[in-house]
Amino acid sequence: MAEEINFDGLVGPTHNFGGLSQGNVASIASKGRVSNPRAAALQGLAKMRLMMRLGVPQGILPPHERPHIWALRRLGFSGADAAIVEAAFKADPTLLANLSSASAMWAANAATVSPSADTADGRVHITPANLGAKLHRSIEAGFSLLLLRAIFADPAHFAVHDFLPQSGKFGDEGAANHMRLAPNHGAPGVEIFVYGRSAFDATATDGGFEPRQALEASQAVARLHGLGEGKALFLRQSREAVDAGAFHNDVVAVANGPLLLAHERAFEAGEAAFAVIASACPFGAFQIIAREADVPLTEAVRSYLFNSQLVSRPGKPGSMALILPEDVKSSPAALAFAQGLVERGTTPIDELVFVDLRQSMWNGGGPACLRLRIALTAAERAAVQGKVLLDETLLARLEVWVGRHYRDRLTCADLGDPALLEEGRTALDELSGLLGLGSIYPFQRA
Ligand code: SUG
Repeated sequence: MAEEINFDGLVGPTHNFGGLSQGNVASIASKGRVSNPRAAALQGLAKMRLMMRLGVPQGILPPHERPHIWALRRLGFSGADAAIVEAAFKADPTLLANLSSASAMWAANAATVSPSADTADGRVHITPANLGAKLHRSIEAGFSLLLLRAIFADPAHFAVHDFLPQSGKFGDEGAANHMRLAPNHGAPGVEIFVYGRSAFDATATDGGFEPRQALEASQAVARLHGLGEGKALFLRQSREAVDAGAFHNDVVAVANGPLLLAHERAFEAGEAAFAVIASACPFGAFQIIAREADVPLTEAVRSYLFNSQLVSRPGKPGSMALILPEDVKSSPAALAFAQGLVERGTTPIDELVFVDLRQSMWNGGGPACLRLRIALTAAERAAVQGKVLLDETLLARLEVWVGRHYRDRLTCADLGDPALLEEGRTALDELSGLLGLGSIYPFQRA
């Protein structure tokens, strides 16, 4: 028996619209918009409350410290921390924006997780993503490793591997390019690794977007996790999906238990990919494929229909809820498809729940991006360190904490304000106490 816990990334105080992610249509379109970090964090917490009220266990991962002072020092800025921020802003605002992004909120990119039912040694295996494809994301890997090792510290239950090398095209984007099909969370399943390119393929992208995930990185994670014969499947994202803005596979597909929900153009092999999935799952996978005629790929990407959380409903075996971004409502085709899932009564999905994640969505982060799924047995759950499993009391405390520390307006020019660094540190210092994580941040150890 195992239960899946969604660990959501809490939005950090520097949430802004830097337009840093080429290939992510929303991020580029939002460049220069004034952000509201307070609203962003509260929207994330509201989603967590909603999940808890559905009876789904909820965990939380704290923000990383930003701007990343250690990285700025490594890049040649020196002196007091406040002076470093000012000098970096003066020298290169774009560089500072990269080192100030609150992108760790998208916890689906924090790591790839294989539950103990799948692994050779019967432990939960976790590999933090190297996020090597984008500078602002690559600087997440170090703190993600430290954090995951602190929370999943018990070696009897957990193996947290080092992240993969970050150089070249060896990109690993974590769970955003990973799905799992299984009869249920506690049973052995098949893990699907979705990659966009080979790390060693020199072919130019002909003006299209550069895929982020390398096949060889996916293969390395599967090896590290001890996924034996028949337990790992490698599928290539379609060129068309990447170019339409599906920078991660979780923009065009989502899986839960034995159910896969995907766009027909998600994979390069097209229809054949779905046949491969079917034959890889001896327990019988249930595949619902959205046809281009019903939901055009561009609509799927624009509405983030597939970036929904598909979750099993505790206490209701076989039944699932789909948590979708509000944006789906503005796409008649996506909405009709979603409603059809429930109305037909022929799928395990019996409820659609819409969430407002406007602030995160403007940066291309929907419900599924904000969470890292970790299936745990009762013994594994008992071994989790810190107060990172939410209850209503902690959630209410976090809302008060956000209200006290977060700004409601931030522009890219504000990133050069050294007061922002101090405000963030005061907030994170208090947060590490609330979450029982001790002095986890580098500034607390200095
Ligand atoms: O990596 N956006 C993130 C969004 C990640 C979504 N995650 C999943 N699909 N699982 C990205 O592109 C935007 C930051 C900016 O532009 O300032 C950003 O990094």
